[in-house]
Amino acid sequence: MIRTIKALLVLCLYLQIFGVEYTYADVKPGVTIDQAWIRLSPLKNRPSAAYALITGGKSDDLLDSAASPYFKRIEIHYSRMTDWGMTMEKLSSIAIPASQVVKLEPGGYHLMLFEAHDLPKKPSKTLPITLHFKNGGAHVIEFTIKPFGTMH
Ligand SMILES: [Cu+2]
Repeated sequence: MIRTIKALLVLCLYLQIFGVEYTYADVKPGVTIDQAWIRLSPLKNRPSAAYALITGGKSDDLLDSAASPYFKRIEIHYSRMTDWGMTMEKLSSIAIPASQVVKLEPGGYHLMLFEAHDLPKKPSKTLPITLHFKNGGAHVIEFTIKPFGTMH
């Protein structure tokens, strides 16, 4: 995918140099979100985490907040390994550069979901989370629920 985009950018540059009108054929105007999933905590007082692949659109954007009817609060976090172990820091936003894939995944960027409430009694396969992008607006995404031990 990234190789394809690089190839397209090179092609685009080439076409611009030679004055040919070119549009980004497979780059969507706004962000796109794929492979969205939640690692749902089995314990009510422990937060859950949510992950996804976010692909930038034609221009740079920022993921600046998230919300869900099933969680009281959602924070944007970044996990990293330090000399004294794994730490998480709270971020105000995540940069989503144009045409680039940003991975929210265990051990890196993630959404931290606090104070779950009114979770569907029957196991429901997905839960909605609304992702707010600075330029791209709000996207309601159904996140697939996976067991707590899942790493990807
Ligand atoms: Cu976290």
